[in-house]
Amino acid sequence: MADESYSFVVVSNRLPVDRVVDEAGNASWKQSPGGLVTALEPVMRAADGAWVGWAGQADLDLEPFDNAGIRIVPVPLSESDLELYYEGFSNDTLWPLYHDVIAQPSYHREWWERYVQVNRRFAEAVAGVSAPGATVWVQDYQLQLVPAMLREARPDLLIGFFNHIPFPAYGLYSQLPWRLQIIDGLLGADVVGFQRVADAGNFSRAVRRLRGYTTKSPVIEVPGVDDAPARRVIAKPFPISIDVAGFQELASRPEVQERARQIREDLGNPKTIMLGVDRLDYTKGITHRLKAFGELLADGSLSVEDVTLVQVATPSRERVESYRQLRDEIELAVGRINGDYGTISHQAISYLHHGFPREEMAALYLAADVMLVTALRDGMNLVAKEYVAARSDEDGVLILSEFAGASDELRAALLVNPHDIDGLKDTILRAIDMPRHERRKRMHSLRKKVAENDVSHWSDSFLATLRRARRTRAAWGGSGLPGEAEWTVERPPQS
Ligand code: GDG
Repeated sequence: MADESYSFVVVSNRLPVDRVVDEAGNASWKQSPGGLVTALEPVMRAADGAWVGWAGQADLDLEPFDNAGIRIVPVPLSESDLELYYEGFSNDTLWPLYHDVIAQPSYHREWWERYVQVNRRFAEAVAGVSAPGATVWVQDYQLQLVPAMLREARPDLLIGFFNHIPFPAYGLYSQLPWRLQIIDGLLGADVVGFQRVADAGNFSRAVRRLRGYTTKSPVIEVPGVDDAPARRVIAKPFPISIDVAGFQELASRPEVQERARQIREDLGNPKTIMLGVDRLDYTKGITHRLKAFGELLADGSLSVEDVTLVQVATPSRERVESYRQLRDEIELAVGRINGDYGTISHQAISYLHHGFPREEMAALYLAADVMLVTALRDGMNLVAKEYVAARSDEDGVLILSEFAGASDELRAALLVNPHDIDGLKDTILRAIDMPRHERRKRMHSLRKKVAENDVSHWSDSFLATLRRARRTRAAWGGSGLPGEAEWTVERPPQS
């Protein structure tokens, strides 16, 4: 591995490729669809890039390889790494804590120790493939220690970190027994990016409270220790988005539009189709949505002849106990509502516990008159943005939780507090009855907002901030930078 080096390195827990094995047992790789890859592909190509991460299967030790023009550098994880570092510390400690303790976080020293070990393994893999002065972009909460580990091993690197999930208020964050180590880990980066202004504020506050460093938004001054010079860290929001043009193109395909018509027909041509699309996760507020819908059917405000709710609940983290319990809870509620209010010809809820191809997702967005995003806490929520991007007919109503990051931008949605079941019920009725001119006006304004900030804009502005940090660091006379690895990216013209 040591003989390869790259001037732009992205590192995330999961690589953007899936291993597929055909009937004859031959394995190949397929790029997993997702905004992040789409956004970073041009940067990767222009800057001689590599992506470091786990390939998705336990105990698979693979050599680096090329896939669709991207150098892939796998980091192996064992079954026990997955149990302790991934399902344990990442998904049962950090995930609930960072989502405002909607579920109780578990604190286990063994999980933490493995989190440190695995973060070190990722940091070593990155250090091993990074050219002198390279730019490294670390993604998400599973790898919060990587920035400081990398800085120690390779002070020449320019390091960015982006947190895809919220960063909690200090009152909650301070529960974490390893709160200092995580803060120090993140402060190893030159730029720490968050989804919302509030997340960046929470982080800076935690730094002030725990370390006493001076912060003047967006700058955090980190004093030098031993021989290391003082540094400036930028902590600010970069709201993530989707590949808007790609999604629009998908939704404009005649076969996708035909499929949307088919879906409506298959559901018995209800007046209103409501849709929820979520990973099956307690942060997404699926049970709150079901409660509101069930009560509207119970009190006769809605009837199954007129309204159908389609709920896609993509399987997620099924080995974590709280997720298994949630699945049971949701399926019990769906079964009750369908049993109580369904008729032979009309089901109240069409519940789908599996993933779908992107084309089917786009058809569902087109078929949905009302889109329900009722997250109790969500970093951003890309589903809300995808729904808007798909609706070039300027129709459809988005109901959006004020606790999803997307609500900072998508102010023209019907904003709700999902904990307020009566408020949610009123909003659903308002959405169903909304006149066409208001639907158009709101959707027009939402579409303008989503078009202004697509995922390329997100990655461009993050990387531009990183480049500025490099120049500031040089001006400060910080850790002698080679400078020659400063790169620019020419983006192909967008149609
Ligand atoms: C985290 C943060 C933040 C879902 N089911 C299927 C499917 N999906 C796609 C959606 C969307 C994506 O998965 C889900 O993104 P979200 O943003 O809604 O939520 P998380 O997975 O929790 O993502 C979140 C995000 O990171 C990015 O920073 O916005 O707040 O929690 O794109 O369309 N796609 C397909 N089939 C499915 O069944 N093809």
